[in-house]
Amino acid sequence: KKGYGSVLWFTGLSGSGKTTTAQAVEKKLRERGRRVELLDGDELRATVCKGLGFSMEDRFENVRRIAYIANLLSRNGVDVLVSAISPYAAMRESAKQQIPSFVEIYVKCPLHVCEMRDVKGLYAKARAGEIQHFTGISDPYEEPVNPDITLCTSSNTLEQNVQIVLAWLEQAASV
Ligand code: GGZ
Repeated sequence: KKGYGSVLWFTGLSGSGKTTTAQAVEKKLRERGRRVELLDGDELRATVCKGLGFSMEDRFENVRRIAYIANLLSRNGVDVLVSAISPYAAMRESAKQQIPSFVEIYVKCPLHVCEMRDVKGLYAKARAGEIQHFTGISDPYEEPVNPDITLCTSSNTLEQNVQIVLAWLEQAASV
């Protein structure tokens, strides 16, 4: 939509590479002179989403707040990169309805690869039952059925995925 910044919504499992990819795209957009903000679910949970847990209700509330902020920024011409598991199709659909420039990006990575990476040791804790409601282990992740972009992080390099996103944005701007 004219005057709006793009909202690039990265959804995927914990450890799939959402934040890493979003940060790399953010850097490229900034280099092109765009005004950019990255909204990271994990970080917002320390501030505006403080107190929210991982029940279905709290995840919906978390994503609702993120979508609200993303829309405020977007309508002021800022490109927004959202990195949040956002595991339910309905929450992503609701964000999409609210945000005119919503782009759904599925950061796809097999669970066993995310689990093998286990950057923060959370999968091990989830398997041991020390964390309940862990996405992919003891809580659902509903795969996007028709995302605008799918990025495979186990088979593509970071640089390839960044190029896919930038190429998609260029094509979208020219139609
Ligand atoms: C999923 C959890 C959980 C549970 C803590 N389930 O990979 P991370 O560590 O850095 O990012 C994950 C983050 C998920 O927050 P989101 O705001 O993205 O989730 S949602 O969109 O579903 O609201 C993970 C960590 O928090 N984490 N416990 N039980 N991820």
